[in-house]
Amino acid sequence: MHDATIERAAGALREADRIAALTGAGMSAESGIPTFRGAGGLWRQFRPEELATPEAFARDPSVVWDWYRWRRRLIAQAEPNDGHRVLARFETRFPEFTLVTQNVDGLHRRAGSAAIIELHGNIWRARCTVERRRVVDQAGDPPAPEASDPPRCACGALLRPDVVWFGEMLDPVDVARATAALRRCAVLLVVGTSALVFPAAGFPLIAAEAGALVVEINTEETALTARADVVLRGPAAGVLPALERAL
Ligand code: BV8
Repeated sequence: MHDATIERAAGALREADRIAALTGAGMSAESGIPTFRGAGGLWRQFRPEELATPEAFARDPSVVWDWYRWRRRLIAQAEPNDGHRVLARFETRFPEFTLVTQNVDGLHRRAGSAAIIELHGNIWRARCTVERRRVVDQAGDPPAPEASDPPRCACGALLRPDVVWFGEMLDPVDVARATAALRRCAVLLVVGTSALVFPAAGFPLIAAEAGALVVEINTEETALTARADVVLRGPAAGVLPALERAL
């Protein structure tokens, strides 16, 4: 990664009043949480259709809960990384900073970010499949040893992970808030996403069409790279601190 590209991104951030960031699973990779599509990724061992869909849950809620319980235990042992902490500091450093994440792991919040739009929900929340009431587990507390059967609401109905599965709509309020921030921002940082899952994958183009400078931070080329104005090739926990130092 060349200093010139870091300087170009840092220069744009210095001039900007409104900044947004869109993060994906690569943001948490250096915290030890496998990404979805990378080598050793979550989807490698499993097929999304088998686990992250309402049909999979209807077919066998125990299998789906086992996967989410396994991920919760992994996340409970993980710590936010330096990249998460930089984005948390950016929230107070800039007049307007909006963090939009596809991640459900809650690590941005544990790093100190407060204004977060969690597009795909949060793995630490469950919701009643009948009442739709949300049940928040003690985020960050190692989950209690789990019974093998899927958890149930006080009303007796199954609880489900409070995340957005494939084929499910995102919360329209979240989409509207994210879209508004993308249309207003002068710089959009796109960190650690393969840009393959919609509608989030389309968000950088909304910002670009509204005139934002799109900065991609990723270890690899992605579906977005050709459309990004600045590409900072490297790991989030290395590039984001370098970008902060250059400000
Ligand atoms: C929707 C929550 C309207 C659950 C997730 C057919 C039928 C139905 C829908 C569709 C269809 N065809 C297309 C669709 C739309 C579908 C979609 O986009 N499918 C894709 C696969 C083509 N989208 C949906 O279904 C969405 N809803 O469209 O509703 C609708 C309704 C009905 C019918 C039609 C339309 C809902 C999508 C949300 C799904 N839920 N997660 C859970 O987590 O268990 S998605 C899941 O993927 C995660 O949230 C994840 O964050 C997200 C995106 O993946 P990434 O974050 O980008 O992660 P990935 O591993 O892919 O990439 C990691 C990147 O990091 C890589 O680029 C890597 O290079 C980089 N990296 C690695 N290490 C580092 C790094 N970068 C920096 N530093 C590092 N150290």
